[in-house]
Amino acid sequence: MTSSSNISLFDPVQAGDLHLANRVVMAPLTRNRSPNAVPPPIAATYYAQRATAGLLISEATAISQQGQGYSDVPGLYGTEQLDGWKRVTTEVHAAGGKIVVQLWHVGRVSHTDLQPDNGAPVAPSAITAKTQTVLIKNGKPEFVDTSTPRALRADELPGIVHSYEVAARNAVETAGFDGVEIHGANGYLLDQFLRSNSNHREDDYGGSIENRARLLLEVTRAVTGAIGGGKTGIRLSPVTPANDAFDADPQPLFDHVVRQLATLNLAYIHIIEGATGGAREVDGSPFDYPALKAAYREAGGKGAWMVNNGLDKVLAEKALANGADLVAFGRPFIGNPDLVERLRTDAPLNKDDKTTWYGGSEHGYTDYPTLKKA
Ligand code: 8OZ
Repeated sequence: MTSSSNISLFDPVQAGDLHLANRVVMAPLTRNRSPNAVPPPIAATYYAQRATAGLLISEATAISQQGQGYSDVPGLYGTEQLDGWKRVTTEVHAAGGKIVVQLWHVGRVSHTDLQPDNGAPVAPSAITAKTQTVLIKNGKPEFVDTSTPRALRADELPGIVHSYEVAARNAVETAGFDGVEIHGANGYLLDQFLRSNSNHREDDYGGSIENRARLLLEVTRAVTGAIGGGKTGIRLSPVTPANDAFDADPQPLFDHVVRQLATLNLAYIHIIEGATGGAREVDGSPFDYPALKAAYREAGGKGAWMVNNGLDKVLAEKALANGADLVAFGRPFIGNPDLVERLRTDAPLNKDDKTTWYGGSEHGYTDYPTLKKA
């Protein structure tokens, strides 16, 4: 993907197999409105309202019950869940949009209440994440500490890789998604394997950078084998402290990861710059994003380069001028279903209401106003 400084947010772009009408992407946004892990009919309305984005990335969606870490987040491992998603993709496509599903395994960021047989969540090592998860109790979100995980045995890892592969195939063949995004960010399972603070393993999946990256790369190879690299993206967050993620030396780690990903013909690489949903610079964790992108391109990576975190129109245009191919907006899409049109016309943005981010009804979900047509 080549870029030049005169590319606009509103120009089309090819990302692998995905032909996108513009470069404005809706970032994945957890909304906790899927009781029993089934996306409700109103989710179809919510996503279809936002279908003018060049690409919609679904909220994080669990690939298995073991991969669940929050109340009322959707899954992709049961018939009703797939049917619920099929409603979403049908309405998005009818509205002219494209949508991929974000494949999620939370690893240790979970609670025994959500796990099969109320067992311990799983992780690379039995180290509790210093973070909280959301349980919905009597309709109200409640933040609770995550449970102490157990370390996965090496012989369990092929099963986890297989769950990603099955979820990816079902996503495309049954639920009608245009592709998938592997959630490799924000301190969840694959990121827990990558990082030195959560991965203390002494087998082939711990220790060296090559070993810590092994599971993420096995998962990505399995997914691309199932649905094709051109329908596969991946999200990474090199220095986010989200969910107690920390690595002592992130630059060589993530440079290695993207060099390896370069061989898989992915549709896109999605990078969260800085702290997820927070500062674009993280104190004590400098990171050279241009070097990361250069490592990917030098290794032959041709996927679209997507950047995210705290962007407005000015920063997004600057990102394109600096060689990004796609820009992802999160919170602005909560309050502005017609964000693309608002950016195009420099219209003011609705403010999103934080109290309705997680859980609840259509209020704060499908009832944000669009611009009045003249
Ligand atoms: C906010 C609340 C719960 C989950 C992420 C999937 O950070 C999430 C998430 C965000 O990637």
